[in-house]
Amino acid sequence: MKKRVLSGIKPTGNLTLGNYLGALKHFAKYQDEHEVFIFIADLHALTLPIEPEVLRKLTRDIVAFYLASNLDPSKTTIFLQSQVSEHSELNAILQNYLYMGELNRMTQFKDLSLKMKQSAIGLGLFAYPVLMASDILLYDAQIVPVGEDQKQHVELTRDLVDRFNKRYGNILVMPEPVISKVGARIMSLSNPLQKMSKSDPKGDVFLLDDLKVIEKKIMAAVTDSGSEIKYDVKNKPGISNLISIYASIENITTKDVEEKFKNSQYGEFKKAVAMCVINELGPFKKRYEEIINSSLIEETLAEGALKAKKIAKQTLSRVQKAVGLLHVE
Ligand code: AQP
Repeated sequence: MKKRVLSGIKPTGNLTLGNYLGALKHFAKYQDEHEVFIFIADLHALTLPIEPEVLRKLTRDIVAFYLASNLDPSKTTIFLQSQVSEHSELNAILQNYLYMGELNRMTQFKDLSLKMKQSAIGLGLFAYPVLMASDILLYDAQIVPVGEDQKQHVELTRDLVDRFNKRYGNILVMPEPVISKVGARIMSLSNPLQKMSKSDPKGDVFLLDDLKVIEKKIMAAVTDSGSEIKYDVKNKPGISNLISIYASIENITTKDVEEKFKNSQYGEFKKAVAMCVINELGPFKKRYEEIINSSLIEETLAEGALKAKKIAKQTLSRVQKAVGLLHVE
């Protein structure tokens, strides 16, 4: 049965191999069977300080990466969050159905706020999961493909749906986070205990890196003591991370990777990982280069905003009526 699928990426930094393997790579596979909405979470990007020209550049980059990853605008609705004002309008309603205690418990907020001065933490960063819930619920999305780090936010959206529907009837559609078996949490190459993250670029492989630089970074990845190619996140986080990268790109299991490299040394394995990343990203980057300076980006966004708005309007109106806002057509 045809389902609604929604996901997005926020333009907070150059996209990483983690963003690619945990999210981007999976989006296009839904578009032949389902109704897919993929957006650029530009309002979310404002939750941390960012220069206007940087935000504009990163936003166009993400659209180009979406198109380079074979998302077809005639099948998938690709749009900017800020161009569909219903996101902010639904956010204004839904913020009353999530509680401060719940938002305080979000791991991503806790991690980020630990690194910041208390007085510099904006309300938007704290309330981020409400806007994310609005993004998802506005499109009645049933499937939300994300990396592991976003699972908690989708779970919170599910709690909100439960709470809201108990009070007002069956108004909001329950979403399901879909997390790939491998590649859902790619770690930093310089510190495999820390997630590879675009806003904290230590040990990142960037999709815009030169292929030679990518090779160098992977060859220099921190590994563990011993010499066995074994998937053991606790005792061998460095090698396990490289196994995840290889398995995710080749669409095989971590066990398959162990078997394939059971007689290899670390150096040989790293070389194989570097080559498979390059073979995957080489053609992808080429497509990005062809798109980034074309008007296809603006055309895609204009068309996407119209399509997204049509659906968003209907859901917002349903919610407004349900909570008792007087509706004058
Ligand atoms: N290291 C990762 N491994 C696998 N998946 C990842 N994702 C992010 N990092 C990894 C997934 O990429 C999508 C983009 O999410 P986002 O832009 O909303 O931001 P995020 O989850 O907070 O990702 P970043 O790169 O860590 O961004 P910053 O540094 O800005 O917070 C999501 O599906 C995410 O799970």
